[in-house]
Amino acid sequence: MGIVAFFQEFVNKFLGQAPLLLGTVVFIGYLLLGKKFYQALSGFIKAYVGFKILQVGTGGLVKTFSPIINSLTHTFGIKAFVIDPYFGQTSAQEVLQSFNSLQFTGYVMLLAFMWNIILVAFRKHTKIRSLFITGHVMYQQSAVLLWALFWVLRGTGTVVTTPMIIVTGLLIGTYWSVMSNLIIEATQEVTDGAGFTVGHQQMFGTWLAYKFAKIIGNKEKSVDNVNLPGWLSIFNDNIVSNVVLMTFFVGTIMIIIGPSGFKYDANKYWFGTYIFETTAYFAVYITIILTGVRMFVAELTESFQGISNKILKGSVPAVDCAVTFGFAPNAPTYGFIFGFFGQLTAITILILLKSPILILSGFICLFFDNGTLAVFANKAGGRRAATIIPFLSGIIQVMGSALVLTVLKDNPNVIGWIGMFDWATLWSGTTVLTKAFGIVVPIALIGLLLIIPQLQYRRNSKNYFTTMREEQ
Ligand code: ASC
Repeated sequence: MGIVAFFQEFVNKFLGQAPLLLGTVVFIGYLLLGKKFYQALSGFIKAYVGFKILQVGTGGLVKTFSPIINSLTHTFGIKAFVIDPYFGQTSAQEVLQSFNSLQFTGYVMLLAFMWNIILVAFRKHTKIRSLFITGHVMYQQSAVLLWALFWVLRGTGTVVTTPMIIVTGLLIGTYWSVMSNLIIEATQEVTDGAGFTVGHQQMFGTWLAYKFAKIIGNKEKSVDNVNLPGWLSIFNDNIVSNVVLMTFFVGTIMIIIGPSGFKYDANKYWFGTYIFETTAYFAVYITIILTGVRMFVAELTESFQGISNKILKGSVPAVDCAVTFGFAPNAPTYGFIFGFFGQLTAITILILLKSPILILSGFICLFFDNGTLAVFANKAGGRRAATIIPFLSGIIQVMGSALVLTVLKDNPNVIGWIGMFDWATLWSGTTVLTKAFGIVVPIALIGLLLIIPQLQYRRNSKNYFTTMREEQ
């Protein structure tokens, strides 16, 4: 096997497989802590299985709720671009493939990951403490950024060029490092010091949400602390409140679509019981997610100390956003509902303005993106913040994605865009500016991003490298 093919294999079958990568990190961590081989192995297994359980939960949510959202848009005969990470990833893969350039995604990802490791290794100077290990998201982002920059920079070339690969890799790696590092302290607050940060698609958004929530909200009035009187007290239980809210909210959508919009066995269900079963699945999958999360967070928190004490002192892992949901079980529902209203508002505006780009909502943006913003907003500003911020985010997700699609849409393979908060803001803006001013934009952005951790360090140099571990 040639070196190139070997890299491809390594990226696709190891780095891009989140449970494997995570399990391996846990395994190495335990060995570094001086645990026995069999102890490290059981850590690997629990982290792997825990992550798989998490994926069963997230996959189940997507499978159950995506068709409802799709059906809604179908019923009203709208055709447009979908904002969803997998619609973005598919567009990227198809466009790159049509230029014989899909294999370069692996280089971008590997370069970005190595750059992240280098930045952490030289953390004394770079002030970067977080190692991004959310494999599937790393692949997705590498593909989509390469596609976007390639498309707007293409000029005369027909395949992706080496400078494009290098600039994209360094830029996305800088983004992973800087943004996951930026929200370490906030994530510590949210998780009561669980020892990780978030490495996902809304890290910049999370930072904004956390800051903004402090101004507009009251952290004492948490979504998980409702303590309602009388019969309303049933809402104190997150399973009950999730089911009641989703039955009301998603149930209404299902009734609007009508029974003919769904494939269900009429011998087994009335439409009403079908609606209830579907919406109850929301609580089922959330419970599954939380079970998986507990399992692997426990392993990761302990084992990563091996890495952060021995090889990368003071470093933290950056993991999937769903991991924070267990620390505020009602908040994601707020994010979903108010984010939906925000997106609906923005879509209505696009229709009224007769925009050439129409956007359709996807479940992942609605739930995981706004859910995460709601978790952080709630921590810093309670219910009010967890309501207002996802609403605003919903508007931004739609408008920012519509903006970037105006420069990407002229290729028949494009069916959507990632649409998560950072992709509707930072990456939408970068793509549009790169089209206007060329490759200097992404190059300058690398430098600008790297200033952020320096500023962070200046404000908190005393505890900067110790917040994660030594206090515990
Ligand atoms: C994403 C993506 C997913 C989900 C998942 C949420 O961006 O690609 O599969 O969000 O990571 O837990």
